[in-house]
Amino acid sequence: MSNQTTAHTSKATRPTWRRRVTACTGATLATTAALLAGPTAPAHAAVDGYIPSSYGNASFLSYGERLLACDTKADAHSVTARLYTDTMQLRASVKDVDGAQLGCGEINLEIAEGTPLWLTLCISDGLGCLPFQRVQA
Ligand SMILES: [Ca+2]
Ligand SMILES: [Ca+2]
Repeated sequence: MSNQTTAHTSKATRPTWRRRVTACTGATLATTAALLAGPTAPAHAAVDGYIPSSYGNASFLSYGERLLACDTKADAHSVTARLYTDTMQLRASVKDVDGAQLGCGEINLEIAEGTPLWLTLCISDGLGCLPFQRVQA
């Protein structure tokens, strides 16, 4: 009887022990991944931008550095999305050339990751531009 009891106890504990080993390995891998991602994370802290308005909107997508201008109102005004540098130099500009018809104006830029920029949306015919929004490539 005592031998059987020992055998049962042994069988019962083995799976628990294996599970613990698996859990430890998983934790080690997660820690390693966090350490690898850690030092590079700040450089990739990209910030997308979106400026809506009743005339259309401007978007900056940090993934691939895409700048978009979408005209959403069939009127006499066109919309242009613009990107400026920190020194207020125009970095890129794109207009939705077909107005409110389906499709937006889009350009694919090549900007170094981590570069801070300012996004704005400008409405044609003297309506001016909306307040700048902070984005980061
Ligand atoms: Ca329009
Ligand atoms: Ca359009």
